[in-house]
Amino acid sequence: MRRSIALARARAPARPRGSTDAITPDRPSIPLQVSFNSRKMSSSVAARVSARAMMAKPTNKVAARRSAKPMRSGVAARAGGAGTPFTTWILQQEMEENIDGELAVVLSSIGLACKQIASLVQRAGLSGMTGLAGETNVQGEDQKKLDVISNDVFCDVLRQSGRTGVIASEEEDVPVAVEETFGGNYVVVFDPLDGSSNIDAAVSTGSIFGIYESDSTCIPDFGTEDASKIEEKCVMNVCQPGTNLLCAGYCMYSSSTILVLTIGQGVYGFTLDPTVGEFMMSHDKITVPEAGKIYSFNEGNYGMWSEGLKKYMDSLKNGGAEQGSKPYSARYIGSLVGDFHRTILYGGIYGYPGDSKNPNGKLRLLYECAPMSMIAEQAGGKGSTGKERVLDVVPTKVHQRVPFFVGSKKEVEYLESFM
Ligand code: AFP
Repeated sequence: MRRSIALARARAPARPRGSTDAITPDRPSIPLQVSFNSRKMSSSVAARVSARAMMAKPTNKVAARRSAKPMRSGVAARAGGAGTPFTTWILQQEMEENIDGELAVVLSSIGLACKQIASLVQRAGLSGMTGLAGETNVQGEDQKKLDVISNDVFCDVLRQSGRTGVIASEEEDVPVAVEETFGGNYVVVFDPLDGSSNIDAAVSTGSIFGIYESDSTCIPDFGTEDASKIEEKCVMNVCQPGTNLLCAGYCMYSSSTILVLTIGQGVYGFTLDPTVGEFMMSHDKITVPEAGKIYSFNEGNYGMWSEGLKKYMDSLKNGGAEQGSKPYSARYIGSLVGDFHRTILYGGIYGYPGDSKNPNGKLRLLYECAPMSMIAEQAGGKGSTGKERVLDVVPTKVHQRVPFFVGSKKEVEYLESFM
């Protein structure tokens, strides 16, 4: 049955829209403006979010669903390995009841968004899509034209999927309730184009996403609740710990376009075959090497790091845990998706630490660190703030930042020993 949700698509004020109408023609009108902003979170909302954070048990429906996954009798199909088209893989996951039909639709919509963004990124230099959009996002960062357009692409495919209840994006000030949903009501968090400062030099970029089940206590009742209550519920629905993630993934736009994702049962990679326009499985069960002598940090910030972190970095240049052995190699693109992808394939560590200027670092918990940590853990690696498991951190703000270290288990543990 069709259900209408009359909550606004809250957006940053006066943002130029770019010309995406060719891709997504029928953008709806805004029925209700939501003024809630995570930066301006009222003390009562903040208190309730943090009270919920303290009560949050990442063990509820998600854990139950994972541990007691029913197998439909007689279903023998399993993911077909290398060469399997992404759409076929999704259907196989649905047949095996690893995901439900609603989530299958959301995943396939995300696949479509990634293909559209890949195409836009590839042609950016020819189609005038490089450069700044002229606005800043809620975090004060300059938005690139492609940031804005990629955000529209993601928002539109998710809205059109009819299976998404709430979305939260790096490029949106506040979480956005989807006006129309037919079922599923999934919560999707995403950074539509991470590393976009690399775009003008045609260096790798990527999209990152995570999908949560809607918390049943946070579903707004539009018939009886006022706008502020709905806003509050919307934020609470998004502020879930990474342990509740049902699915996490990224798509890298580079020499090839690669979609990597997990539904909590290993990590799979699909490379876009441009000749047929479909993602094909190219990485059947990715595992991160247990250790690896590559570090990926913006070492320009060394002077602002803690003494422990400086000692750690110095030790890598003398062989790390095996002092006196070959020094580590430095590799840093400055694009999380590219740096992370290399790290899980080759082993090593990626880090964006806090420093004296920005104690929580730069990266965002909800749509960067948590999804990447789920992928790392599912591949046998580790994601840490230096002091705790990233997936255990319960967000109190939508755009919250955390120090982030991810990669080979032994490498992340070695770093933790200095923090
Ligand atoms: P942009 O999207 O502004 O390029 O930021 C990219 C990013 O969030 C992440 O992808 C990089 O790992 C990190 O920032 C790089 O930050 P520094 O430029 O400070 O090293």
